Amino acid sequence: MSVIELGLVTSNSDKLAEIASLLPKGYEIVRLDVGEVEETGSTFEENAALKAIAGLRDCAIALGEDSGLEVEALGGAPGVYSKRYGNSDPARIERLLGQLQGVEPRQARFVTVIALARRGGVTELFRGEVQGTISSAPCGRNGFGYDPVFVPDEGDGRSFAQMTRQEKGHISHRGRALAALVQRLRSASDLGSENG
Ligand code: ITT
Repeated sequence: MSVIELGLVTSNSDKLAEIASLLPKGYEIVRLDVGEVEETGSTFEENAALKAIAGLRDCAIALGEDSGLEVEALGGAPGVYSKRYGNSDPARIERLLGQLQGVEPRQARFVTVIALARRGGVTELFRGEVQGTISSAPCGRNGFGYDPVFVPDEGDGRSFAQMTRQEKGHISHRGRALAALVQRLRSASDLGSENG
């Protein structure tokens, strides 16, 4: 069986590893290094597209992924600024918990948008979301980013950081966006063989 290689523009090795572990047989993810892509968009869609299109420099087909956490009580913040909310994962979590001190309810959602760009073609977008709540203290050591304080509604009370990669991916924003992308790739005879 031949393997279809998908190039993803990212500097985030956790994202890459999650996607690699969730792709079905027959697909492989590789990192496309096109240098820093400035995230000037105001939506996940815009930023994902910017990253994917930057990848067309090296590949006929390229993927970009933008994701983040939207907290209802904070009017959707940090949103597209999730990465820029602090200098490290612990600093970002500390800032978030500080802002939510004494705040109820603590509903939030993770969003991922994957963009699929093709030379000379339109850029397609695939969105995945997962609803949950922000806990009052971090819990768990798996995953990355805000995982220790995000408890998905569809789970059993554990945070994403207390789940295995497969458990998280089964219900996560990234898993869902990826499933939509894979469905598109499978239904398309116009994709998959023109890369390189
Ligand atoms: P790129 O190079 O792909 O842009 P990045 O880390 O800058 O990597 P984003 O701009 O998409 O990625 O920012 C996503 C941030 O949102 C990420 O750094 C985390 O803080 C947070 N985040 C996204 N997905 C997450 C997840 O599954 N679990 C926890 N935090 C997540």
